[in-house]
Amino acid sequence: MSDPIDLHLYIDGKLELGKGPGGLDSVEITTPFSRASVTLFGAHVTHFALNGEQPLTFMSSGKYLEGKPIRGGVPVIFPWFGPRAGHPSSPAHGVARTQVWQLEATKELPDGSVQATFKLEPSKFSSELWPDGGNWVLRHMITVGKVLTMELEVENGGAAPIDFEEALHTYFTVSDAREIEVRGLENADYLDKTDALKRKTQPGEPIRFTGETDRTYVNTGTNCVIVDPGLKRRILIEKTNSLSAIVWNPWIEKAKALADLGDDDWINFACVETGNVADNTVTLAPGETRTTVTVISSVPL
Ligand code: TA6
Repeated sequence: MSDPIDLHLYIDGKLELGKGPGGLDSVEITTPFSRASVTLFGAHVTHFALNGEQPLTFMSSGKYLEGKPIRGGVPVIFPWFGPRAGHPSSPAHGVARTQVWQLEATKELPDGSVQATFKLEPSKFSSELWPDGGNWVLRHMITVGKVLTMELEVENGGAAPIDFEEALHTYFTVSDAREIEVRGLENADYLDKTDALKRKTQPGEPIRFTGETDRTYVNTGTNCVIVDPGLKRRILIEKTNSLSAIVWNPWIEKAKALADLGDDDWINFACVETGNVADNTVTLAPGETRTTVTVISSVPL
């Protein structure tokens, strides 16, 4: 069996092959400021932590279920979000997060950050998705340093436009979901999944979790902040080329219903996701390339 990653892509002491959840092949990245892990399965960031701090990403305490999407970290959602309209048998949140991606390139940047680029090309599912054979390429460029930068690039190499939804579905570690607030989405419109996707407007106040919360905010390019008094930090979620933000906490009952999530895990995470979904579905013309970026960092409260 060939090596999961080309040997020339290793960076001594900074980027090496390791094992992620369930023994999945992962790229382990160590910088002077932080550490990260990314599985080839889904090009999925499963860990990002600044040295001496609680991880910024959250991973389920539940058992990883072979072949299923990894619960936690940053699932890459593409080319649809949630259920696929008109295709009830298609998996939720698209197919990119359950494909094995190729590590295409690595490099150490002058500031000590380390960048890894993962690539996913059409396979069995693309002809089903796009009649022209889905001649597209997806890249996930991950730069690990004092901050975590994730760039999701879609290249349409086909002869027809492609429509897609996308999201970096980040699970953030928090001290207690009942004690935090999410700022940046005040007055934005959202679709409330806990209320038959009714369209509502966020009041001019931060989001606080008081029950199951599952909201797709649309037509908003603002950055978000998670204010966490318990961990005495603010998590900054900056974005470029993203008009949607999804905010989710399953709360008590939904958490119990998810087989790969610990019953009490809901207390210690909040999802604030960067993407383009629903009203903000992307149409990419032939030959075009488009990149959505999110930068995650933390500052003391
Ligand atoms: O992003 C929020 C959401 O769509 C929730 O409705 C919940 O389904 C969550 O994603 C997790 O989805 P998954 O398919 O990973 O279980």
